[in-house]
Amino acid sequence: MNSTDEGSEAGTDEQTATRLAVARRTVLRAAGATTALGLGATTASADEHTGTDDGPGADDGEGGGGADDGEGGDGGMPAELDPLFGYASADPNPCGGEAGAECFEAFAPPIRPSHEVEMNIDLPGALLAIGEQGALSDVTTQSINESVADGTVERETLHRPDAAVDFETPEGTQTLTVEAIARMVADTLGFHFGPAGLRVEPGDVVLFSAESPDHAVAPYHERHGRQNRVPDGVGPFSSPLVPVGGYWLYRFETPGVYDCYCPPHDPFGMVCRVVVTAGDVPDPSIENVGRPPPAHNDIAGVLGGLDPNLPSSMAALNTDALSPANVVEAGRVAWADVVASHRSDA
Ligand SMILES: [Cu+2]
Repeated sequence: MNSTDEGSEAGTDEQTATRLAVARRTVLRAAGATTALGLGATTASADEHTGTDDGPGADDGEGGGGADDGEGGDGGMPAELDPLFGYASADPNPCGGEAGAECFEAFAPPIRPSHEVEMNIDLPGALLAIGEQGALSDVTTQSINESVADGTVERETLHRPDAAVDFETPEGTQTLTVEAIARMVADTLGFHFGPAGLRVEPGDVVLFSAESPDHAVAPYHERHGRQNRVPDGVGPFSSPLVPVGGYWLYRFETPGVYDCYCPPHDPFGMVCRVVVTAGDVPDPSIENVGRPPPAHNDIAGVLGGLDPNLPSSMAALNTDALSPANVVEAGRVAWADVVASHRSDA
């Protein structure tokens, strides 16, 4: 972050705006966001995905596992899920966006899911622009970070809370007060699974919805070079990178605690914990056979030093909110609750 050349902008406003717009796109890309999030825009056909003839997946509706009635009728869905790679589709997700639980009926048993986990980004463009343009002094940034560390914003602790901050966006110059920026930082949830904690029964299928770009799902597993954080005997499963508007299905069979991460966003704390149980509270099974989850959240690097105090992957998994007991009791634990649980220790 260099903010030293504030007074030396020799170019025209137009050049500056162009440069900033280009730079902002770069940051967005680095952060896994893009400006083109249109659902369906990236849809590829199921045929393309599964292979038309000899593909390992869904050939020709065999077994009747296709999306019955009206789902396009081309029987792209498999009769059963691959035990390691589940089933991914770039086709429009019946459970995308605000769809209710009836969306599961678009899938024929036995691959019908009974739970949904969304993969989301919550990083306001204004914060990305402010951070990247060095629009805040170090003193102000520091005061915002200290104020939001526990999740509450108190005006008195902010440096010049009413000061107006200008920053450029592709739509033109915008202005926010320091206090408004602080509240925006405090409300930012970053990259996350929703819910971040989920209880399922053995054999349940979970549908992971790609609500934003550049997400995937894998467990911390020895064969991914990580600590083992899955029940004994569970293989190194993973999704592909799931296109926006698409989805991935996976069946959780073996009881126990599964700690999963989004490979592109593990440095930003994007983890979830799935507890597979018929009723009891299983202990996590953690083996030190590879890299542990990151102990630092890199989000401040994307926001030019503004730090919402989001948990790292390791910190999130260690919150009370994601304890196996709480996940089993609650059934679903929202990422916001994980963040609050983490910040309450600040
Ligand atoms: Cu992600």
